[in-house]
Amino acid sequence: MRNILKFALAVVLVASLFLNILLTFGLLSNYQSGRSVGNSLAFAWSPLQQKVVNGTLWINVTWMWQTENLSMTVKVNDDDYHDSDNVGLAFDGNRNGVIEEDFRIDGGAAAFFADNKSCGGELVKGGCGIAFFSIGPSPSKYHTCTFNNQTGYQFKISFPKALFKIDHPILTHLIFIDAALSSLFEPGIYGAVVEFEV
Ligand SMILES: [Ca+2]
Ligand SMILES: [Ca+2]
Repeated sequence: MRNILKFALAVVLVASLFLNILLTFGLLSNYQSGRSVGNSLAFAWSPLQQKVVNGTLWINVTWMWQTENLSMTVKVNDDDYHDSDNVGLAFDGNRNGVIEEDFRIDGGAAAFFADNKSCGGELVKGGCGIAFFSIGPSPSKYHTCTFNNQTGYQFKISFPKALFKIDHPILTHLIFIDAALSSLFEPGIYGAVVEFEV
């Protein structure tokens, strides 16, 4: 029984690594950076740049620094729900102006899933995505996600600044992954990556 469990765990781990790495490497071409005036930013990708939606893909981010927490709302006009659709976040923890390839240097990363689970993660080489080296997400203490057929996702995220040892202003790396089955075969266009200062 124990061996079967170990085998199942290994399969899940390898499958999720494969999926995440594929998705992440493929996302390099959909990178954008932005500079905000207030505490919100909007990013857009044309139908030629992505296959998350048939029309223009939008990601809207608003944020608020609180005494203990950084709170962030991320809206994505994805048109189909999947438990594994997710927003990933990482920060320039050592404040050298770049998100490092090695997550340990900048203090780690995290993914927030559509089914209200989350997990810690790690940046892959290239620095434009996040591969999640985790056995599996667990119920999230830090976000809630809602999905609407007309407007898409709203991820309401709030976590202690101490979790990433961050304070404002700080360079932020945000990735959205649309976990459609077909994204396994065409990973490059099922998501988007943005970097901006919050
Ligand atoms: Ca989706
Ligand atoms: Ca850095």
